[in-house]
Amino acid sequence: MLESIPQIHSTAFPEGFIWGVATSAYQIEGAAAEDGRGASIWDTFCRLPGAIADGSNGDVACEHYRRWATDLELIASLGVNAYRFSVAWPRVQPLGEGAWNAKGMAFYDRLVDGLLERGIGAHLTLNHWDLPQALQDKGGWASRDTVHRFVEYACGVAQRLGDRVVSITTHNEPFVQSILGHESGIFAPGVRDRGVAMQAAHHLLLSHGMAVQALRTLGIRSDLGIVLNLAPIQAASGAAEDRARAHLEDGRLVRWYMDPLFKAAYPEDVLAFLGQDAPRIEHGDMAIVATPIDFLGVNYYSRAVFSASGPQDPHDSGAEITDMGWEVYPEGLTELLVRLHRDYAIPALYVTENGAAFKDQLVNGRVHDTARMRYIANHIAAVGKALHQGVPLRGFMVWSLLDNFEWASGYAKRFGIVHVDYQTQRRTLKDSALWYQNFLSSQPDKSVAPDGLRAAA
Ligand code: IFM
Repeated sequence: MLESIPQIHSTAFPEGFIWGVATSAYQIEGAAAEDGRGASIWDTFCRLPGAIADGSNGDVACEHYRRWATDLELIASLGVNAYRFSVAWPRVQPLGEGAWNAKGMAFYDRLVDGLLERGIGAHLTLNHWDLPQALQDKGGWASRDTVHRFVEYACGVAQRLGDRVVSITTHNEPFVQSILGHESGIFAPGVRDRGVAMQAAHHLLLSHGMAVQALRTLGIRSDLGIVLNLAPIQAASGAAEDRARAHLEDGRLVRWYMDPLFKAAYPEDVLAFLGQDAPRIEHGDMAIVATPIDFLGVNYYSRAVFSASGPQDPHDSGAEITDMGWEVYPEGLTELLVRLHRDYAIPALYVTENGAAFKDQLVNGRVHDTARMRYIANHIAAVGKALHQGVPLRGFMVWSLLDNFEWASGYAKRFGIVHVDYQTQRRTLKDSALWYQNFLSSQPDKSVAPDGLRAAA
């Protein structure tokens, strides 16, 4: 099957292009009750009967909190120049306000230093969904007070680590946190109320803008940005009803976040659709949300096709489908990136997540994950096409370094390019990791400046 993996010309990517792998704290760290870590909304949510497909949780996960040093060796062995990870807010500030946990902060200090020692740029995310439970008890993201707590947290982390990280992302996927967490309720905190969801979405965006302003005031030199999960939303047919539904869904997924961030306004059509469920916005909020940023991170997995009655089943498309039930559609990544560049003044873009879950078999120390290898190669090729159409792309990061806790799906869905045996915690590079390693060895200079703040010129 190797012949079906596209050959990617190394000239497609400029010197200094950032190549990475990505993870998040709750999905890999484990050590949920160690060294003074507080509880997060995911610790609570996982205990709700039926919330997680296999009844699991992140208590142990990949034991990365203990195994971080050997995991860094693994990352370095791939030849990447970037590692995207998140700080667990309840590990460094257990109650989400007030006292800091020195042991928790020391962990990320060691991690960042360890990355620098290995010539790997650190890309830090402040909020990858694990809000301290103590703040949820006071209203969580639906409460405006959480905005101020987040700014305080962002400043504390940046003052400790900001001298050594290439980039700081405020939030990962505010759509997922607000809509899956507060409207459909299939993710933590499990609320089912559209009005609450939209208020949470507004507060996430507001806290992003306020945090960026605060970090700039502190003189933090890292690039500052936000990461959105985006997809092309296509109409199932040319019928007016199908096109109208696709446009609304694009509004809810893409424009609801992109417009305020880059145009300081929510889309009128979505506000009209929301009616009473539209968020309360205070005077001056929109200008804060639109505070200039250095980059936008895009997490891309698939497209969505809508008819007037709802989403189309991707199985009907005849295309390859991943273990998550998502259609494999690499051309959508080029389409999306070109559209974002056309419609918004974005200074720089990263693909901060791309990858796929497939059913893997570990046999005699090998995982022949050809489908994942082909998926990643085709999406890198799609990034190359966008780059050549003038999109200011700075980097690409594979989701994920390791198999890990895939939220409501538990451990059954494996996104890693490195296999994790959860009985022994043994890590095995899958064929996709070997392919990425080989591909990266052909890329031009990937060196990182000694202070880690930017790729060396
Ligand atoms: O595992 C998640 C990640 O935490 C956020 N983006 C999508 C991934 C795959 O579902």
